[in-house]
Amino acid sequence: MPKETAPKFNRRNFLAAAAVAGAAGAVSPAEAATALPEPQRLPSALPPNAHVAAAETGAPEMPAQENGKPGSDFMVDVIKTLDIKYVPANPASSYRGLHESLINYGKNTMPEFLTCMHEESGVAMCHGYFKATGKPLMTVVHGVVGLQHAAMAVYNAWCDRVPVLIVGGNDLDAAHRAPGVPTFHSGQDINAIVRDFTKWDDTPVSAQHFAQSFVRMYKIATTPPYGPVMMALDGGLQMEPVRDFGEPLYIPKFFPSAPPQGDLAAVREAARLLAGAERPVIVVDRMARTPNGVDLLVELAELLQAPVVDQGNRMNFPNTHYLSRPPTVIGQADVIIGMELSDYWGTVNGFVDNDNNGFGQNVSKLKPGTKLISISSVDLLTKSNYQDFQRFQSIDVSMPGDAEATLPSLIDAVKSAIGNDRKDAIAKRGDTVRQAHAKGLDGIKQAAAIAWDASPVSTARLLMETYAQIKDLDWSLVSTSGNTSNWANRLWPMEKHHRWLGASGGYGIGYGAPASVGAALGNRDLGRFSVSIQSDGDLMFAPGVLWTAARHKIPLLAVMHNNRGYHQEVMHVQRLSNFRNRVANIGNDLGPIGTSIMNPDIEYHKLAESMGWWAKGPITDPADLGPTIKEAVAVVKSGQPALVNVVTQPR
Ligand SMILES: Cc1ncc(C[n+]2csc(CCOP(=O)(O)OP(=O)(O)O)c2C)c(N)n1
Ligand SMILES: [Mg+2]
Repeated sequence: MPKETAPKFNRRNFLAAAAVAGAAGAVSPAEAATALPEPQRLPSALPPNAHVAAAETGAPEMPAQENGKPGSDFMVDVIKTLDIKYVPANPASSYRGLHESLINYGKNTMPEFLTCMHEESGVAMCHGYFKATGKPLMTVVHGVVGLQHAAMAVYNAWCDRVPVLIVGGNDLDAAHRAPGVPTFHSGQDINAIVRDFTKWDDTPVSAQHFAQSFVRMYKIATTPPYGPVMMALDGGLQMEPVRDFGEPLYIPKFFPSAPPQGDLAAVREAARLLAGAERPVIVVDRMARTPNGVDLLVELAELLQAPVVDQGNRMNFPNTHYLSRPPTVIGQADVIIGMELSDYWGTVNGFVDNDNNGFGQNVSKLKPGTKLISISSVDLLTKSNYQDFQRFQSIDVSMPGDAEATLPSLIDAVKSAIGNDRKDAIAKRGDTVRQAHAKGLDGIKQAAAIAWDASPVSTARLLMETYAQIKDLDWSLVSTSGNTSNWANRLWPMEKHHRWLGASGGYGIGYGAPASVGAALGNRDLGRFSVSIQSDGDLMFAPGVLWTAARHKIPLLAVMHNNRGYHQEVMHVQRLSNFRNRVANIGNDLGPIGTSIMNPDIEYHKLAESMGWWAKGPITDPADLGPTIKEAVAVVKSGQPALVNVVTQPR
């Protein structure tokens, strides 16, 4: 880093000087004016020179021009060392210094600013992008109000264990920030808004502090368990010339941390239990952080010939593999290993909603004596307020550590622990699972054929007509919002890590549309074809992200699951009405009052079209589906987003 020349003027020197003057005796502005030395009198008839004319008519000169490099330029130097490709964000004055530096000094490349219409969309785009590419993005939000908008998307990223770098502009200096609106938008500690669901936050007070904290937040966010991180960035620090406090400024180099691994003694104990089990079952949720995780899991499963239940928050295990099985196998297990489960208790217990008291009933799914093993990095990241840690489950062998990073040592330990006397029994177990897998697939296909020709369109048909049009492409299912009975994961062959990116994490609705756009952006750059199943309720939280996709040429095929309602809630209210012996009041709609999105029906195809998308609909006849999706696929292949509005069965 070249040493910066000391600025002639900066905000803090100015403020310090003002404070000294103030301490010497309170002087009113009028007195201060009279106290100034008399300006030299010039003859009034002289024509104004260029300098005087500019001073009288032009825009005021910005101090940065003559006082050295603005702080935010140095911040861009720091950001550029970290290989961050995009900044999806909504603009705001509290970060205008950084904004101006990103697009002018930084030439709007690495990172490139993408215009977002909601802060929640900015965060969710970062969320989806990371899951498609394994690379974090940063977003910038406006003080208190922008961060309040962003908060739910931050919570989703937290629950989904995804790194997002969030910078919040904030005018901290109460004495010198602009009064009125900017002060309404400032906070003493804006990070408090998201502190309960971020891994780390900071408020740098110098340029060097920014450099340390930015590299630190990148490192913390990208060390498993991943998570969002927050930085409040003072408006003044962005604007004032960079100062080095007598020491050369430097940018700390980023080196990734090795992920934490399960304790070796515990790994051996787990291997001993698995190798000796009659019916071991492997359950995974966010196990495969990378494609290598999938390969490792296949190796472990085949070694043990154990069924694998993929809970699906990532693509962990090929659903076409004969060891892929549904959750019903959990009840038969004598040893269960859960890897990166978001809810171990819910995995081994059943919960029935709405019992006689209106509360739930719990039923254990386990056979007596079943041993439980866990590897989870999230055990290293527990906070108190938000309940994403779920119910407490007693575990026999618990390893706080990253599952993917622990798998190589677990595989070695299992190899050593399997005695020759077990090998025949293990192979035989595999044959039984293979038969059950084949039978299960037949059952799924039969269920999918039910109401194949129905109008509105059945969700199984919606998914299979979509698949038929994309199956020969290098497709990536970036999100399925709403509930389509899990047909995609049951019927589409998920054989690569990017085929399925998982759900929102915190189940905060409004993730599907923006996360799909973010993931499609990542997939675009990797040459993959992105498809989403887009529900109506989810889209209407922040539909402006459709414009962002069109504006920035992000190709995405969005096939709508438009069931004209918040169907999840339809069922809750309907079931409770039944339970209370009442007829649900549906008003003039199809579902209980407050749960339908109809009368008027939203013309989603027109909404998308108005924001620059190719769009068609509403499709009610299933026979029209295939030809329309085919057209849409061609549009997406040409580089544009396309939406097909399909009126569907509830789920
Ligand atoms: C931010 C937020 N608000 C409300 C809910 C409650 N909620 C859960 S599912 C759901 C319905 C979503 O509708 P849609 O996306 O159309 O999916 P559908 O249930 O109709 O398949 C709602 C409102 C939520 N999970 N998150
Ligand atoms: Mg819906």
